[in-house]
Amino acid sequence: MENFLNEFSLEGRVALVTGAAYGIGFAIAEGLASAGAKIAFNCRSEHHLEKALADYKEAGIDARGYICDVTHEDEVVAMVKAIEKDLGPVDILVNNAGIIKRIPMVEMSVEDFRQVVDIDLNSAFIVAKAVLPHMIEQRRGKIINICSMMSELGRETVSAYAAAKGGLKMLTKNIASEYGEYNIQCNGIGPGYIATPQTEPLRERQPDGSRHPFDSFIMAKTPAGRWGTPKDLIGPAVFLASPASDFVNGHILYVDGGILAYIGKQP
Ligand code: NAP
Ligand code: GCO
Repeated sequence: MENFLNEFSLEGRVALVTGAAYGIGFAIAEGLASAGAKIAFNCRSEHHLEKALADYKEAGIDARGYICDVTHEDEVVAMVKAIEKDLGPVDILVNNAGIIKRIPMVEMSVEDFRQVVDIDLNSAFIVAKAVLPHMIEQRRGKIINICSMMSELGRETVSAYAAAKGGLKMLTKNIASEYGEYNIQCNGIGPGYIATPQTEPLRERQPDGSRHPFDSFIMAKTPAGRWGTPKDLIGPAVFLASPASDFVNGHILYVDGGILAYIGKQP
């Protein structure tokens, strides 16, 4: 049997990672590049784009960056066309772009709720719809949706986010169901609590230097006893983007240090 590790190679593949200017998306893009993929990424901010291009270059990655708001279908279609011209058709899509608003539901405006669902759920439909035709034509494709603990669990103040991430789990399963016959695999990655700008407010030291209460809470809920880092997601992403996972479809791979398995440390 030839070296099975070749099954994890992404040589010759084009990967689009949305919202990959920093955070989880940047780490996943770095990992896919290290496995051989050509990288395209997007974000909304010119400033973020310029900084990210410099960061990718420093990491030795010739990434192509695009300004594109993933909630705007016209911008997404134009971006996918530009990627096809610059790098080739998209073989691997990672729907990573996302936001969170932590507001008690009864205080949350409909506009805020709609914005979170638009970015965290509707955009995954929009971008997947833009890349699926080529994947169908070539009878091969990988779509990875970045879900969450909130695809399975609720908590105070994150009603919109949980609704969106729960919907993203089922969109993942539906794309897998509808397009599996074309050798397209659609899976999710469900990160636990990861140290990125998105969770900074939950980790800030208190004025007296003590841990943020939520930080202590997560320590007690995570068997690994630590916050995840974006690099913890690289292996799962390369696996789900590679031929090694060609018979894995509609699965949400939770990368959470054991949170979903654990009742929590006794106080
Ligand atoms: P982050 O640090 O806040 O980064 C979010 C990225 O998405 C940024 O690059 C942002 O760039 C981009 N973005 C936001 N809205 C966009 C839009 N409408 N169009 C295009 N790009 C957009 O977040 P993160 O912690 O890396 O999280 C990345 C993904 O993982 C999200 O889907 C998040 O829900 C999920 N997740 C995070 C955690 C965690 O603990 N951190 C755990 C589970 C799941 P611009 O602002 O420049 O557009
Ligand atoms: C929160 C956090 C979480 C994480 C992640 C957990 O406020 O609870 O932001 O939602 O971002 O989604 O998987």
